[in-house]
Amino acid sequence: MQENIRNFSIIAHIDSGKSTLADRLLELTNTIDKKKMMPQFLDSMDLEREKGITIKLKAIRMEADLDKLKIENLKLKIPGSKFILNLVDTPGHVDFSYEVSRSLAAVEGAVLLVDATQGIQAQTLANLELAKKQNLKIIPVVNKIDSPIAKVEESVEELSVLLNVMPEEIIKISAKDGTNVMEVLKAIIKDVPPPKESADQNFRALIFDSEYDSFKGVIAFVRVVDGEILNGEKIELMATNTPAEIKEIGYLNPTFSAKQKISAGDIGYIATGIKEPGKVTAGDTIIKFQIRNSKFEIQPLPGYQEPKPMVFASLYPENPDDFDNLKVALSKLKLNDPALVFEQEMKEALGRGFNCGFLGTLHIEIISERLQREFGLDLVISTPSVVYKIINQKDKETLIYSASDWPNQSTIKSTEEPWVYLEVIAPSNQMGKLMEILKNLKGNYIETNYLTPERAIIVFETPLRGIIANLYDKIKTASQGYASMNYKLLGFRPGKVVKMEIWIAGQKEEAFSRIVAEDEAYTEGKKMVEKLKEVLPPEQFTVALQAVIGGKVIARETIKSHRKDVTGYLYGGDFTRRRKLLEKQKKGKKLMKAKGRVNVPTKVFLEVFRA
Ligand SMILES: Nc1nc2c(ncn2[C@@H]2O[C@H](COP(=O)(O)OP(=O)(O)OP(=O)(O)O)[C@@H](O)[C@H]2O)c(=O)[nH]1
Ligand SMILES: [Mg+2]
Repeated sequence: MQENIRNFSIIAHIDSGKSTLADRLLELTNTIDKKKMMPQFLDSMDLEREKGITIKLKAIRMEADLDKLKIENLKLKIPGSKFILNLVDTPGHVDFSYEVSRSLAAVEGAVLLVDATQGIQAQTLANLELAKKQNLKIIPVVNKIDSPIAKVEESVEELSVLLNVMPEEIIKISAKDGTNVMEVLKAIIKDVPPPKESADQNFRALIFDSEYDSFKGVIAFVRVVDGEILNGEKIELMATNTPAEIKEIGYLNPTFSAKQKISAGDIGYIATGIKEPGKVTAGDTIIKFQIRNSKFEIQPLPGYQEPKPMVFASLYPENPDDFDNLKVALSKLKLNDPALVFEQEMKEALGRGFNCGFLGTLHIEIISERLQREFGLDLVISTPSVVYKIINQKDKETLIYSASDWPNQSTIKSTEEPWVYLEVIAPSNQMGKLMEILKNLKGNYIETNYLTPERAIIVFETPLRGIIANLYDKIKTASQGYASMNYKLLGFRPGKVVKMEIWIAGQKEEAFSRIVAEDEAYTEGKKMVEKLKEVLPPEQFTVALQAVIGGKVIARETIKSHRKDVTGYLYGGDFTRRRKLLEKQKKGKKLMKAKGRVNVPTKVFLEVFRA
């Protein structure tokens, strides 16, 4: 019965307690064995648990029996007391907002959490906007009321102004100790509309996520929109025209629980048996296998707007033999993280690798860590950069995704870079400090809006470049954690940028090349060589570190050699032997120099990249 299904997401700014609220709902509905329960249960990836953040959306099916829960007087017109609640937990960090938008396309309602120790934050607004676009029913909740530093009434006030509702409509909870969580459960059942009945009985399901399983092939997580499908039936993926035979269908609660059938309104999974990850894409529609030219014309469901990665970095396997493994790993990861894009590239010193597009710097960190943990790949990662646009002398425009694609400076007429619309939200009394930081971005101040007299939103238009250079950390530090930010792409605008190369021991280290603003080139170059001097282990010869623009050295540092005494074990005066050995050492050094490369460990790449 579709009328007894409630599909909802929990959305909020990072760390507001979404996964903790999910824990309490899982407990109330007895979905998880008490012995298996642990905090933030749905953060099942090791990386999520270590970092204490949700990275992936996670769908889980719960069953709630109003009689057993002793919930009365909901004044529902529906027969029976049993409800299916499909919860989708979402991440809160700005880099993972594509996970949020995909989750929201699968549900009818959203629990919007505000952390009472923080008040409204940037992703509260951004995610609310996404939910409104989907016409979702919003259930407003203020969390962490147990905390001694909670400002409950202020948060309720802010949220009621934002949503234009009465303060009484906002549920005040502690997800940690469970206070009032039952009220949230009631509101979900009472206020979130059931999935719409559709007149169309042809099976259609929206893929909102997927993962790879070596036995069952690609497992697609779906929201069934129309009709029903049985285990073993033949299906087709519309976008890629891929036929498949279902290996298994069912629900997640919390492990794969196989069923004979899934139908309209359900959130579940379909194991497709498909072994090529590229054939299954988020946003695609699964239908029953069609005989070509059949008279039933089935329309695909509206998919997702593809995210536009604007931050790029090159990934190379430390061991060149791992190239094919890296290729397979990236396509499997993409199933699970559709925001990732990648294209093969080749760099002389590094061999074959991939130029990859990301949604931000945390996204890069997470992807590289997942490649390491889940696929055992050690990687070299270049400094991330934004996408630049070059207009050449013949007025031809080219997008540049990697510093190594930068053309000869003399062919360039002008350059452009991506700009963003940046919103920083903070308590009003911190505006001054934040303004100082934001001014350094060399963007344009637009306006300051007040949510309430105590909380303001500063708006800037600014180059994206400044944002990926740790702006998040800077504003967090300046505001003792109280400021938060969100940004949206505006497009390309003129900006003078040049390519800066790093030469190590007379060799260009292409992976360190980066595009920099002309007026920051000197400082950037100096910073790079100083940092390299700090982190590169000394060699047996003196190593020159140079930052070079258009053939001109703009900054320089030297790492002194640490001479290993190869003659140490020779005592006394065997002068010829001693000299011979030293000669040999010299030759060796020359050879190393001639062969060129100072071995730059991955750690160094990462270190410099974080600089
Ligand atoms: N005092 C207090 N702390 C809470 C409460 N709810 C969550 N927390 C804490 O807040 C932190 C973040 O909780 P999570 O549930 O991981 O938050 P989240 O919104 O899922 O975070 P992301 O998924 O990374 O965006 C954890 O340390 C929780 O223990 C609450 O009601 N009271
Ligand atoms: Mg979470």
